[in-house]
Amino acid sequence: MALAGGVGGAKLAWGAAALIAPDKLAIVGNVADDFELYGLHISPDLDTLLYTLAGVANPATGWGVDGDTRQMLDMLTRYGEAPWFGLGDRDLATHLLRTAWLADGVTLTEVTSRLALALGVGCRLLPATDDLLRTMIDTRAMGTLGFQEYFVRHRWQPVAERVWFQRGEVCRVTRQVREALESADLIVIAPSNPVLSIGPILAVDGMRDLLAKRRGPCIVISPFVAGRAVKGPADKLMRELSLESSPRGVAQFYAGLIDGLVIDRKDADAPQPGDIPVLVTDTLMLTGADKIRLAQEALAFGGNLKK
Ligand code: FO1
Repeated sequence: MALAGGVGGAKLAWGAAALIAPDKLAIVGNVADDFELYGLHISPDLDTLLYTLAGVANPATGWGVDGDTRQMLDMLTRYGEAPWFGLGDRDLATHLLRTAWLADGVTLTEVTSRLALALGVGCRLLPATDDLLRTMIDTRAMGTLGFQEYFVRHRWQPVAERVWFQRGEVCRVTRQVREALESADLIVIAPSNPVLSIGPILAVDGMRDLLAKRRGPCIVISPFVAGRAVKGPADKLMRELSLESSPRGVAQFYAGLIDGLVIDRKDADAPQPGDIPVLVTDTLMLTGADKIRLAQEALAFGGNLKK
């Protein structure tokens, strides 16, 4: 099974799905990027996984639907709005249905499963929690920002001082996530932003305990190439929070939860963890073949490790 968030996580999930029988693969997605806009419940990380696994993601951005149009956004602009979040017309259908089903009392897990089934995604795509969880960023210049305000509206430029999670009264792992974690032979943490994509998954009550009690090994694929994020603010944010964007820094972030680390060749000379096995390979996923090869290498590496 895999824990994944963002475009890098979705690419790795796609590679894994090409190799593993659907009934043997579960992907746990980050829900702390979710937010409400014009009354719609938007789940960007789950949708990036959904569209990527279904083969309909926009290849240029990694998020949104391929070939989507902007008529709804143009109409909003005519009404005098200044839309900063790029909701495409086809993408809108996903948010309309999700919002309606949630309002009917359907859980986010069930909503995601219905959408995945309709788009032909065979593996389990599981929100980390059905409870409220939202990433908040305290910034020096702009005060506290919700995740999408920070990430999209302000293009992750404000300097972050702290990342924290707004939670519901309860914020627990779902039964489906629990069962997937308890039965996993191997857990792969995708090359996702540790702080913003995987951090919120780990913040769900029960998640760290389940990972600590894992029956098989858990490995992480570093999201860094030459100490830099392939996309997004992972290295910038790590520095701002006094964390290292090196193999050692990644291993420290996941201390006690991982049995092995996959890093890019360009980080082979950077500070290393020292206490867990490291696989050095090419982690950049530009083509479908890259995604499948990296997933294959991660599965082989993890499969040979002891918990
Ligand atoms: N990311 C952007 O940088 N700009 C956007 O306008 C934008 C719109 C968007 C719409 C739907 C969706 O599912 C994702 C969207 N994203 C957009 C990506 C998303 O906000 C982030 O990539 C993730 O939340 C971080 O992993």
